[in-house]
Amino acid sequence: MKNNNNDKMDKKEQQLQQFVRQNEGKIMTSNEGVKISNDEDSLKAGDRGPTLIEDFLFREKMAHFDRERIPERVVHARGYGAYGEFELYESLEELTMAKFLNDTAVKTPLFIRFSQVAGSKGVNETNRDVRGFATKFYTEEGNFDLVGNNIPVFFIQDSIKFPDLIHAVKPEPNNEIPQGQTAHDTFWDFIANNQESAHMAMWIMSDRTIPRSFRMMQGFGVHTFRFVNKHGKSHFVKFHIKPVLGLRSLIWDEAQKLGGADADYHRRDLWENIENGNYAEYELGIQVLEEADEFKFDFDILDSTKLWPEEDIPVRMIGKITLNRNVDNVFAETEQVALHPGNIVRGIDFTNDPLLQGRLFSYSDTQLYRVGTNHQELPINRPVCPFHNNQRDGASRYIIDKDRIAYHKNSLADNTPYTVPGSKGGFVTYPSLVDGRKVRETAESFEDHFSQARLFWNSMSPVEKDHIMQAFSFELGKVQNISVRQQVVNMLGHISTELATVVATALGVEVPKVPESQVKKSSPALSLFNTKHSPKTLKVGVILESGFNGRETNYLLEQWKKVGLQPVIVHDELGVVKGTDGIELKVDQSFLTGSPLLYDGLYVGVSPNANENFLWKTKSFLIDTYNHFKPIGASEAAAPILESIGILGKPGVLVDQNPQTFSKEFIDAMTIQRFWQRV
Ligand code: HDE
Repeated sequence: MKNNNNDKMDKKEQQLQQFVRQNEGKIMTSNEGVKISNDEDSLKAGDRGPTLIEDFLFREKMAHFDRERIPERVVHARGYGAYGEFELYESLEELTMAKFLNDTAVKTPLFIRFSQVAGSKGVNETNRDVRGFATKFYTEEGNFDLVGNNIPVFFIQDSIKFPDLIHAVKPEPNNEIPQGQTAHDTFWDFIANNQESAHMAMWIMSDRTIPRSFRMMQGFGVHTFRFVNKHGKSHFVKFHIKPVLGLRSLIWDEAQKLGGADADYHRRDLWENIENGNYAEYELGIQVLEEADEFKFDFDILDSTKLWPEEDIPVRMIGKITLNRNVDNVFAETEQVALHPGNIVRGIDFTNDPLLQGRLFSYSDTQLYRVGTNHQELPINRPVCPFHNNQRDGASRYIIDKDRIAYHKNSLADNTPYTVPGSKGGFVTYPSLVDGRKVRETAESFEDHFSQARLFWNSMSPVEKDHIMQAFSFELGKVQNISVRQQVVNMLGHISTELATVVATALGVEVPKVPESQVKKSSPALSLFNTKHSPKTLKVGVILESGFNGRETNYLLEQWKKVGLQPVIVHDELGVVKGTDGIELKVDQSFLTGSPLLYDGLYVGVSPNANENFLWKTKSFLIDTYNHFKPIGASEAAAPILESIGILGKPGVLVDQNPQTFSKEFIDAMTIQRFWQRV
């Protein structure tokens, strides 16, 4: 929601307002300010003659249009963002001197861009893919970017392999197929031949990569960072972001079909909810480790293919993130935002994680190419604190530096802009000890690729395991090369014989005879089933025929809205649908414009006497909802329809015999969301 009151705007919003332009109601001019009298006809020699090159208005308009696009991001091309704020619960002074983590009175403005890794800018939003979760905190001491994903580990250990990974996952270069998917030969060939990916492969084949909403997904900083306090003491830290609504995912059949029903499913969900005041909320958490404990684990804390089990190192919640404002212009803000894990502030520092180290080069480099030399000056990117230095010029320089002196050290400007020591707020790198010979090698402590993959497998519920097995069978089933299929299945054999056997059988390849990991431990925090769920903002499709029970339906709708459910009225035509008791409801979607895929549950207020087409459509909506394990509610009159398709009395299928109890039971069913017992 937009603020019009300047006093209520946070610092970032106030800053952005200086650049916002409103064109409605204004005279049209060229970029040079010349008023335009005709924007429909180019200047021609005679009304049927050729266009004249003299037409400076045509030339300006067309040349600008010709350059409207900038290169899409080489990865994470499709994304969507929103503004918000971070509020700290309690001072973390004992851990870090970062001011935004010390002072609970400070609300820090922020911008988050969610994204998909593999697809290009126009890819379907429900494809199976890792989601980026990248936050720019506009702190009083400069920008801090937490450029994370919705999965806590990564494919590779050393960033030098990143171009290879991305070449393998992107569409195959000879035919540019498939778009934004991992279900193809080159991707799985990479995985099989770079077995450090085993752990990540398990995560991406889980339901984590088909989230229900950006508002219902976790974020992770992935790497180990450092916090440094004012006494110079350092701790290792991992960042977590947890959604207040709990974690929810789509199921595969739904995700695939949703690509057709609404290719903008995730951005629409975020944009609409923020517009409606249902702000997206998360908690920021940290796992903290004493420096002295660096070597206490059976994995290397610098290895980004490993997580820190939350049961061993608990996540401490340190503050709340709320996304409460949509952008004004997606290009100016979301497309031009330049996120970079190297953007850190005093009190936060890097570790030697070889994946992080390479990212520190790649992001600023890619922004210089993609957005330009002066990208940090753009409204979305500039910090909210003052910034001064001797960097000058470059393409599209915006700021006018009026000083004569642009060098350090100087005497003519009294040696300003001046530097400040660490004790006065200057950034000082944590003096960690580095020693060793220059080598191109991987540390031995990075060599165990299967223990945590097994830990993940052990932590899954039976339904999640089943989904993982199906996902591997689907993806590898799309792989044409039999040897690649076999190689991946062999790799899975090291993780779990059960998993490898099921997948091998589905693919018609050999069950590998390799020793499986002996890890018995599990981490309940990794299962999607172990988070608290809320019914808030879930959508209920409500199919109503003319003459529906007005009073009863109104009562149900009110009860549901009270807990935050969002009813969507569905009828065979748009307009209004009339019920008994003089009640009329606005139709939100027709059978044609709506889809059972778009609702988290379905209620039918339809009697078997409805016309044939209406009944047929109702049944097809019911069948899809049922097959996707989602809650179904029905008026008493509709019970025979449920019976006719064989779903009456099945788990999560409820009939309204008493509106008071039914409305509550339906809310509980919506909170549960999926009734896996149906199969
Ligand atoms: Fe990225 N990544 N990445 N990545 N990444 C980019 O930067 C890169 C990695 C992530 O919404 C690029 O601005 C390398 C891990 C997000 O604008 C590029 C390596 C994690 C985004 C790049 C990684 C991420 C990017 C492309 C291996 C999770 C989108 C465009 C070391 C912690 C940010 C751009 C946005 C984007 C490089 C691995 C997350 C090319 C070299 C690990 C969320 O710079």
